[in-house]
Amino acid sequence: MTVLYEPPESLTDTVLRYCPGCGHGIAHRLIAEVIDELGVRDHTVTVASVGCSVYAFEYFNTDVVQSAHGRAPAVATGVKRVRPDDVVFTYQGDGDLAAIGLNEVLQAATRAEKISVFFINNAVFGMTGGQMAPTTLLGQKTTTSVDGRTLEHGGYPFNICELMNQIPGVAYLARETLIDPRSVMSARRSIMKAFRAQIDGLGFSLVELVSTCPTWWHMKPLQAMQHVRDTMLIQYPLGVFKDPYAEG
Ligand SMILES: Cc1ncc(C[n+]2csc(CCOP(=O)(O)OP(=O)(O)O)c2C)c(N)n1
Ligand code: SF4
Repeated sequence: MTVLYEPPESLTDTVLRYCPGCGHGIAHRLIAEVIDELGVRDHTVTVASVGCSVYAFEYFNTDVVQSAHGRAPAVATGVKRVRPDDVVFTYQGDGDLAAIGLNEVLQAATRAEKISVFFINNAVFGMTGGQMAPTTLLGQKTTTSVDGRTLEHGGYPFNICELMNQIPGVAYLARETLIDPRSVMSARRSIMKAFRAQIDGLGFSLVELVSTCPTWWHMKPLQAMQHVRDTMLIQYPLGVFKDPYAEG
């Protein structure tokens, strides 16, 4: 019998608890596939954060450390420094990374820590009920900006990649999305290069994945994907900001 499809070894058999149409499941799958392809599962450490992906320790079939809210890059730094041959990555939502954990991720990047960060930007705090995040779009309705985010009340949305691009310790940096097969394959390539940059000892790597939260956007899954294309990607344009493996 020819095997056409198998789940990645780097994911467990646990059924994901994410809502239908949520990008977290796609992101998990891609990261796990890349770990399998690199053949590093037996010495990979996942640093899970707090948010809807809080159960990542049940999903990734790697060693996993659960960190406090926003502190994943600091925990990953510690793990990587004591086990430099391990592949260490954090998995963080935008509330986790761009709000409470902003300082942690900036300092880790500035120190050129050889870790990889996967940053899931769905423009809300998903797990706690859809509150406004730093990444919430102007005009976007959330449970803490019921009439839509305004400049006067919430300020501007925060673009993490553009900020990270200023930091010399960042070796690989890209913003991708997960809304169609082409973008999923592109995201996979960036995740691969982020891990390679770490394995090659080049420094810190970060891939932002512009994602969906159909539940707190109050949209159906397909509508949420279209919303990413029409609205999120205007504020968060896709692109590779730093790529040590770029040709030419
Ligand atoms: C120190 C601390 N503050 C606040 C919380 C509550 N909290 C848990 S998850 C979360 C939001 C996570 O949102 P995000 O990082 O955007 O991830 P998502 O749920 O959208 O995937 C918050 C505020 C906490 N657990 N610890
Ligand atoms: S609340 Fe949003 S981020 Fe959380 S699992 Fe559901 S769709 Fe995904």
